[in-house]
Amino acid sequence: MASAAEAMLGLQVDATADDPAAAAAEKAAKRKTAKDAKKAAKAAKAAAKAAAKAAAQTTTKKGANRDGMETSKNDDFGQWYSQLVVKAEMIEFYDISGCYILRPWSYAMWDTIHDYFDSRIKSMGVQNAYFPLFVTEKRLTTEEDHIEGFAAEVAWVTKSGQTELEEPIAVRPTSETIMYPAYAKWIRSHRDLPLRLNQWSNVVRWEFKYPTPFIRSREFLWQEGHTAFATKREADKEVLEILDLYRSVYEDVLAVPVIKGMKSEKEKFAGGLYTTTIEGFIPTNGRAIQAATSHCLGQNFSKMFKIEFDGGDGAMHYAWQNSWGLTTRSIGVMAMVHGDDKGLVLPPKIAPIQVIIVPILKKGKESNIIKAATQLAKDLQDAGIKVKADTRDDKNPGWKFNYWELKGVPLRLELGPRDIEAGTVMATRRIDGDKETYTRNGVVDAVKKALDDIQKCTFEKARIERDASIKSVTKWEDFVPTLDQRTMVLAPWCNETPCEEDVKVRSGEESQRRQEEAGETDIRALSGSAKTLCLPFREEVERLGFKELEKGAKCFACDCTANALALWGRSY
Ligand code: 87F
Repeated sequence: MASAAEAMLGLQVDATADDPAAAAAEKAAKRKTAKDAKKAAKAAKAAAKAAAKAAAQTTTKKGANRDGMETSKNDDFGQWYSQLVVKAEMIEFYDISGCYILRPWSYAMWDTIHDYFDSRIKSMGVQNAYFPLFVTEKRLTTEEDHIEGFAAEVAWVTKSGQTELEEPIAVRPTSETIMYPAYAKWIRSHRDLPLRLNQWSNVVRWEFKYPTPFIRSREFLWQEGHTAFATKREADKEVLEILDLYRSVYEDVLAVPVIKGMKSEKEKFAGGLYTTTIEGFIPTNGRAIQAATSHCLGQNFSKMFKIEFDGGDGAMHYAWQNSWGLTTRSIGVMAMVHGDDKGLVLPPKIAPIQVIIVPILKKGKESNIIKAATQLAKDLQDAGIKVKADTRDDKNPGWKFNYWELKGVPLRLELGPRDIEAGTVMATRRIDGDKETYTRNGVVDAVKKALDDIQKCTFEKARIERDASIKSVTKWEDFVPTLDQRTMVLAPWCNETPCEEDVKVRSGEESQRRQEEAGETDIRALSGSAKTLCLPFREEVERLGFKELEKGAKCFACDCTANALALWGRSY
């Protein structure tokens, strides 16, 4: 089956091939004189030659078209995503499972996320620092609760050259145990508080679940914030400020809607007091995904690591701590949510190139057109727009259109001899293919306005689709059938861990039974057990248009009294 990009390119080639021939034939039919007939014959010959040349091009391009997407997002989402990240030049595969090369196209996105988040936490008073990659076993296991569930994922260095190390050292999976002994040294008095540090780094978690670029990799990039306060009140406040900043990274930069809430006891970070989260959703496969977490650690770690301060009241107190993290997973979520059958679709705020200029070259006028395209790029760049003029002379405009569509560039400007004459520029939006003609004089303002609008449209489109994927359920019988419609489920819940464990088992079994009954061939498509994604904050429930928990409501799963509304889903 031809991919959309292939069909697209085929169409463009066919159009140039068919048009001159058809036009020539039509003209020939209208010409009556012998002279005209001679002209017509010549024109027809030229047209035939052009058609042959175009056909030859089609063949070479068909081959080259393997550059384009070959799988539709709805047909095979996993295959589509693997193709997408490679063909859009975000990822190169590597010969260690779960490890990927981030190419400039995706690293530029991480840079943007870094800059956005970094400048904002700095203005909140957070400072950056860097702690070592390695940690001794003794340190790593200081806080046992914390490491318990994760021990199997820790990677160890056991040798240098051929010599066994006296003591194996772990590669950091997270840095609590690396940072907090230093915090214990630095924090003595209430005057040393708050201590608010952040580090940008890589971490390694040797997971055995199926790896997916950006979404689940064994090494990933993140920021981890680790802060200490004198009071719980200050810690609580920061947890929510950071959570809202995470929301802003996703919604305002990546145009991905998220839901804020509290993790259940089972799903929270075991070493902490409570975990807040933002949850994203991939409508195509109906899977939710944890987008970022902001934890209040309470005094658990400060007690373990003896982070104590003189309160000035004659007594020593344990510090109140938080930790919070955002990873390169965010890039994968964005790609999954917005991408389409032609490739990546980038919201302008994350796009490494926001505007691509494609000059439409005409024989004899090349240098003029290139000059005009370069000047246009300069004007836009001077206005702070990330722009590039694709002046490559070995690729035709059709090829360039497909290439930049695959890479997700939000806005394309075409500039040909007729535009230059007319003082216009033709614009095409990646998100919906909408076209508009700008005047050359007003192009800077028009592009700015278009980029703003595209950013909004991209978010709105994703939000509408996400909102349509949340269903409310009040009884068990409706739970799995509703999830099977690729939804998240909001349900009154007892908020008890045994009940959540029970839902996990029962939903897994029921999913499998339903699949077998339906003769579902692609087991992965709708398989899997459900868990709580979060207990959405009250404002979120309201914002999503659902009623708050009713008095006397029963738990959808165990019929005990419900004391929370929980958002459930199959998840990554
Ligand atoms: C894997 C191996 C060892 C997650 C792990 O969320 C330890 C861990 O502690 C581990 N996987 N975690 C939880 C990380 C908690 C916390 N750390 C700081 C964050 C944000 C940043």
